[in-house]
Amino acid sequence: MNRIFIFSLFAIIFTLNNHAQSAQLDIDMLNKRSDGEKMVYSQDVIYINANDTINWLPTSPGHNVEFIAYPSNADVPQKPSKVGKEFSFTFIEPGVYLYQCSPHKSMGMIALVVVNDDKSNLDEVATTKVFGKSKKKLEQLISGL
Ligand SMILES: [Cu+2]
Repeated sequence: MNRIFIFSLFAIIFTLNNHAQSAQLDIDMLNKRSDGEKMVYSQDVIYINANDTINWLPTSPGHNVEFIAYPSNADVPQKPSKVGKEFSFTFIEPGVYLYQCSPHKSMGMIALVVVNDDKSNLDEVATTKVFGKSKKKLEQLISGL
């Protein structure tokens, strides 16, 4: 075995190992975002891999996470998370997930999670009932995918 072969082997093992590891991602729940948007999550759309975990942080008080559309076989919490508390969820099933902040659902406080770039349930997401300002925002988020 020459050195290049051994180096390549290590590079491959490192890459495979990296792929096997799931990520922990943070999303802030905010009264105001740096772009001026109010009552908003720090990321409107996030692309992740299956088995990644998102931690929603109560950076501003008064917000939560309530899943309102998701892949049919996804095991999401059926109740909204506690307002003002950190909340975590590990995404197993590929697809698009739509969630809202219960107290600000009519103020456009919604966001999407796309797992494994799978948009097969996008029609269901697009026809999910949202309220007030969230209607236009949902259209914008979907058209930007
Ligand atoms: Cu909120």
